[in-house]
Amino acid sequence: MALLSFERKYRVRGGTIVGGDLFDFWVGPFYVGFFGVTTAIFAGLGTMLIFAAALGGPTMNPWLIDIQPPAVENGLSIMPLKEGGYWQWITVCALIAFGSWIMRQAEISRKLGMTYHVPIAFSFAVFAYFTLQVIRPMWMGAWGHAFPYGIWTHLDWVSYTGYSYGNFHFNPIHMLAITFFFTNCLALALHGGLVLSAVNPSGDSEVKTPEYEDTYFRDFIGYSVGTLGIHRVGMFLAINAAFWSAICIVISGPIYVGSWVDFWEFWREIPLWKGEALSRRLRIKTSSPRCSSKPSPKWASRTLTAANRGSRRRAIPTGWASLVRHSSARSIWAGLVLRAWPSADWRCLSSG
Ligand code: UQ2
Repeated sequence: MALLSFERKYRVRGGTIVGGDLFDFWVGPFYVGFFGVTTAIFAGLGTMLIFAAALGGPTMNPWLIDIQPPAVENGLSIMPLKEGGYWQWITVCALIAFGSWIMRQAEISRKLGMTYHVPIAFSFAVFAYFTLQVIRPMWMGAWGHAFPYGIWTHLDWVSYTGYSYGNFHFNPIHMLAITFFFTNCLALALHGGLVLSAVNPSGDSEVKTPEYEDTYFRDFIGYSVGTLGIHRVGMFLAINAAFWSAICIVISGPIYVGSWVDFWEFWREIPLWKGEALSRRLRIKTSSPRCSSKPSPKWASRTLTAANRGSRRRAIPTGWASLVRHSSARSIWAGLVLRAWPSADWRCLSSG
């Protein structure tokens, strides 16, 4: 069916969630609907508030414009515009606009008799924003824990917040979220590459059918997830990336305070390798400069002495203050490596 006759057939009234027939029309290619109106109003109002706040600030340089939330001391109060109020109303507008956008997607799905996969997927992105700007700050008791609106300053916030918990890359849920982002990237690269290679062939070679796509992956790795399946995989990966991102930040502060590097200390306490029984059974040589007077092989002595030199290992603290104090690239690297690399002195720890 040609696009124009398709549109004539399906651009009909009905399926609206709010407003009945009132906004059930199109402007050019765009469906309007009640939620199109609310999206436009609140996106516009929010944008104007951003301009107003920026005009009242020290710079109009787009990279440096900075709209801060209220100071932490103000807790969860509603504030005057110039003391965080702009940030608060911009956040309200953003949330109403994002919510309207979800609902508009749902309305269009209904009008076309489709399922709600698009609004459901998009709502995970909105959930991540809501978690950062509302759930976590409220849980911690102050809007000041939310991120500011500014290209440079939101990066400052990410850096500060990340290092406030030692090093955010050691947050296991952050690891999980990143793994979903990377796997999502792999899946979309495979899917995009496969579809382009089959459907957009070069020269005068013919467009290939889905059987070619299946066969490609069966030949390649013995398995094809299927043309529908790859989109299920994609939706699963994308939703999980957004979801675990929200979880990894909302547990930092409200549930877990302290260093995500130190979190992994539990690993040393696992009974299986805490005592000496296992290393004895496996006949692992337990000699090291600190545990015994026997000389170690040359390669081992280098590793072990570096990791165990005196009490230096324990003397390197983590956290914001220590990172500032030891802020040469070399000392940060040394601190992280010596703290994070577990193998060198397990055997010493287990014997005393
Ligand atoms: C596939 C298939 C597609 C695809 C892709 C695959 C014909 C057009 C990419 C291959 C995907 C696999 C094997 C799963 C990848 C999973 C992860 C977690 C990366 O079989 O069907 O349809 O686009």
